[in-house]
Amino acid sequence: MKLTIPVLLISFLAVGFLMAAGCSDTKSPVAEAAPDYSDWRLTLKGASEMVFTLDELRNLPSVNGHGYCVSTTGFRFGPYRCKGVDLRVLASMAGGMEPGDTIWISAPDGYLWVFDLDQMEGRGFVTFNEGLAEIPSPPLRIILMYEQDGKPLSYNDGGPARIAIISEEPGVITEGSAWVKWVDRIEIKEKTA
Ligand SMILES: Nc1nc2c(c(=O)[nH]1)N[C@H]1C(S)=C(S)[C@@H](COP(=O)(O)O)O[C@H]1N2
Ligand SMILES: [Mo]
Repeated sequence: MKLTIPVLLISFLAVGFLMAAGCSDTKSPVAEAAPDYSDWRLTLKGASEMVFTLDELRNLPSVNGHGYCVSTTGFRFGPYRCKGVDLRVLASMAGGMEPGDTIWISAPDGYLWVFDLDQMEGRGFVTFNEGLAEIPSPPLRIILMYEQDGKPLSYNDGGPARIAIISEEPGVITEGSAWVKWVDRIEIKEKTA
């Protein structure tokens, strides 16, 4: 009898814990709601500086493509259908880029990635097939993605806006390090002499 009560108590607690853990997986209406990105702002700086809300970004001309990336540890993200604004459109709104200029993409966590003009034209990226063997690069495009598989980008996936490198054809994998999450600043830096 002495043992029965603790054993019952422990089993009861364990069952309760499992049920609670199970509950957190079921989707509540709150979890289904679109993320609230109303406070997010994108600063775009070149010859001129401008600030965008997510709605303003969504109202710019958009492009679609296939995006798929791999982390340094070999973990694959995707394949996704990606929608966003071509980075060249944003660069030209900020006054454009001259030969030798670079474009710096940064996020509030301090992450920074830099693209050169060749990459802005979709060249010079290392690409892989699904087996992670290097393949010749098809034409690519850098976009500021705000929609993934037809849905607003979740915060965990880098929302409201993340860099994606897209192709016309599916199955082209690019390096994840360029896929800057939570982008809030894009700045054109002039060539240093
Ligand atoms: N803002 C931000 N974006 C980022 C990173 C980061 O640390 N901060 N990591 C990059 C790297 S190195 C990879 S491989 C991909 C996927 O990273 P994850 O595994 O952290 O999701 O996101 C990229 N984008
Ligand atoms: Mo990475």
